[in-house]
Amino acid sequence: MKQNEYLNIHPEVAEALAARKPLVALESTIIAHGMPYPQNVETALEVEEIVRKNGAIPATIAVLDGKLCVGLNREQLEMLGNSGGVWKVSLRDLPYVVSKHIAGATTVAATMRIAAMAGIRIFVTGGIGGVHRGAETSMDVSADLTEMAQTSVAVVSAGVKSILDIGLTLEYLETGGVPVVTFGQDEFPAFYSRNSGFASPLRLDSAAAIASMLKAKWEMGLSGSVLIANPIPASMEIPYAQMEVTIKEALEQAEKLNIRGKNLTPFLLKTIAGNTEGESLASNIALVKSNAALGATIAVSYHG
Ligand code: PSU
Ligand code: MN
Repeated sequence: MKQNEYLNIHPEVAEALAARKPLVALESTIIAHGMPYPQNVETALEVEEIVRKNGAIPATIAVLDGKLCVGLNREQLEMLGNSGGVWKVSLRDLPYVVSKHIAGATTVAATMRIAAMAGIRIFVTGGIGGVHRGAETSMDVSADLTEMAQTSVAVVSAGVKSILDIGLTLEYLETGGVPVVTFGQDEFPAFYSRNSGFASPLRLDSAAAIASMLKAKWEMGLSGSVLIANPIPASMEIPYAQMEVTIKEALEQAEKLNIRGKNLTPFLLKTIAGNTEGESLASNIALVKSNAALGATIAVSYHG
């Protein structure tokens, strides 16, 4: 198929796919646009290590030299994390950056689609995009949500950041037929905080139970994602009320500077990290690592 000509699958990933070993896809926007250098590259490498320790093979995804790359080497990770001009690539951007050979870091939406092309079913990230606050006038709804409604790759995240409208995001996922399951608690988590004020639509308490739900969904022929929300480890959480103040400030700054569209999420993340003197960055790193361990365990169970 022509599609394969655009895929560049790392030999280790190809071998794992052929042997039906558990694999975990990882995104690269979080590296290029979600965290500062050098913590971004260090975290990317550590996350891959955690996936391995938990029995799965990591496949970080990005667009390089006109190819959809599945599995990156250290040099490629370093380049994504430490050079300006790397595109933030969501679904709509894929044909442009591929045909122009632009280096691109993939969002949840683009990473899911490429993972599906390669045959990977489990994907780990920090936070997904969603329905932005004020979306009733801006119509800013991340392509991550429409992608989750159609592409059969499960997404492990720490819930939804309250830079977004958490309630509307949950509504949108319901409309799209996307099950939202929180690991080990009744409340849906809000990324930095274990609590969000919203009940989780579903709860499961083990990786095996989550893997069996994924099997049931896809074996029935129900296409689309499952959002698995993994609350941040308690020792690293920032209380919701405290984070809310910082997030409101960041939203006001974005409004004042007229930041919109694809620049909004990276701007908010950067402003929040700056305004919390790195506390939010440490939490962000901790939750991604925790998600990597859970995602790998789910992948092992799914393949077992
Ligand atoms: N939320 C985070 N960290 C991130 C992102 C979101 O806490 O790095 C990134 C992800 O790559 C996500 C993307 O897919 O931002 C969503 O961007 P947008 O809202 O423009 O769709
Ligand atoms: Mn948007």
